[in-house]
Amino acid sequence: MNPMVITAAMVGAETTREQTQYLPISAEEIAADAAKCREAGAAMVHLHVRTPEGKPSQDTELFRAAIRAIRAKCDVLIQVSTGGAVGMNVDERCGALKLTGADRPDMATLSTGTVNFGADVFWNPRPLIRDIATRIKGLGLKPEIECFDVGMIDEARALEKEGFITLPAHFDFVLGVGGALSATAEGLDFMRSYIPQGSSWTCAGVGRHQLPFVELAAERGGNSRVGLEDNIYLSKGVLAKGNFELVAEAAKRAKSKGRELATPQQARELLRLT
Ligand code: KMH
Ligand code: ZN
Repeated sequence: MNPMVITAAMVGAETTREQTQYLPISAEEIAADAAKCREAGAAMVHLHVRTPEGKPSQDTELFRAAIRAIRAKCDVLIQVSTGGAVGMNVDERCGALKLTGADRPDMATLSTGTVNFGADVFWNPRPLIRDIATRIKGLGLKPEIECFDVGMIDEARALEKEGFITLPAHFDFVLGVGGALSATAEGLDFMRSYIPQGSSWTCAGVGRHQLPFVELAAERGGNSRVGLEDNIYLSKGVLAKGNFELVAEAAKRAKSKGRELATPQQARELLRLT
């Protein structure tokens, strides 16, 4: 099996400081935690940013500051969010896609369908998906295709036919969002059987499913996403004292299943970023 790419979803748009004091918010806090995540075995971070008050943001300059701070400390790959928070418009969501040159991210997410998101709706109508895909391609990046439900894999095929993305690609199955596909082994097995041949995949189990899904992904040769965006607990009732603790636990579980961990350079090749 290939080495496992562990992605740390550091901040997200939904987790709050009221829920956990360990959520990194400033560029310096994000970079310090990212460097510890890298040491613990992460090859990539999935990045959202916040205003100094902690409000979810997709501001270009906040992304620039976070990316510079991370790269000053370590070589972890940086995947920026184009999902942002529910309710943001497409220009807001694509704030990080204005970063070029040394500040350009390594990868960007592309969600390929509208989905219920707890009590909210994560709104991704088909023209908006194509708009974001065009911007990602324009920056010369590869998307990570974020699938919260099965039909989003079909939409990736449609995007390829229309020339917006290339396949095979890298997919992320986010399982366990309220109102979307739940986190079950059967769901994961269908998703991975259904992606276009030659594609790679990561699985992100939400909430209490996060760490058990690292083991399911490890056994199946896939990759894992962990972090405070999706889950704040290291074990029942015990807060993770930073993303790095979740990465360390994921690394331990992956190794217990016989998986090596990918370096950022290996991840570049495995996710076809080169
Ligand atoms: N915050 C969610 C509504 C992404 O990063 O691309 C969407 C999200 C997906 O987090
Ligand atoms: Zn995200």
